Amino acid sequence: MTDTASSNPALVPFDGITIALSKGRILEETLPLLAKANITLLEDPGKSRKLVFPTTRDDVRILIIRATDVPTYVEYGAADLGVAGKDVLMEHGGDGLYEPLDLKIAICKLMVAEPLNSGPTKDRPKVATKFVNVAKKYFAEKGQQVEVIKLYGSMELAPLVGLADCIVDVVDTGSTLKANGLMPTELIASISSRLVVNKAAMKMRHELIQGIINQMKVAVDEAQA
Ligand code: PRT
Ligand code: MG
Repeated sequence: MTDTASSNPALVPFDGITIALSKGRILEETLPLLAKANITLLEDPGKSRKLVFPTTRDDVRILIIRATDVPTYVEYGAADLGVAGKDVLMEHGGDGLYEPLDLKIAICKLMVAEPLNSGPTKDRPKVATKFVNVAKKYFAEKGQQVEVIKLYGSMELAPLVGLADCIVDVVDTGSTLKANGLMPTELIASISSRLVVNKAAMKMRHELIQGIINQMKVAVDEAQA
């Protein structure tokens, strides 16, 4: 019988802190903040297909997962800490997580956008978005009837091909909207990424986790100064 646990480090029981991050801008912008807590990756996830990464601290490992999965891993305790955009957290909903620190990274805006040449608003416009819960809540609170259409990406395409009248998406420079003949029309929320913490872990491993939070806070404050 092969000893799976010893050949696969991910299966070795780990009693340290597990942090869930996503590839791309969140990983890039979070690593400098984690460095303040002496947490540095031993391997470049960009050059690896692994999903579990050891760090310079024996008691900390990092998972690399889809951005939208981060709140789920942390809520269920598969990760103790995570970093997720406020957009993703708003869509995930619920109060299953602590959100102790605004990392002030991956800044963007969650917006409604529509074609530049769109006519008068329809009675019940179609809204294409991956943020279905956020969109429903936003338009309901405005008292506007809409039909929300769930997409998984490239929302900007939907109005161009008649799938939707408008979209709800995150916007940074706005150049993606512009390139597709769209313009932002309403601000739903200003977005940054947040540190999230599993509620049970925050109680059981308070000292260790609070230490990491405090050191990351110092890094956030320095980056803002
Ligand atoms: O890409 P994937 O489907 O795996 O997941 P994801 O899109 O959720 O992850 P990622 O890494 O793209 O984004 C992670 C987080 O970064 C998001 O949850 C946001 O909180 C934040 N963020 C900041 C952004 C942007 N800026 C941003 N510009 N997320 C996405 N974008 C998109 C935008 O929608 C547009 O399509 O990037 C494109 C370029 O934007 P413009 O406005 O600069 O043209
Ligand atoms: Mg993306």
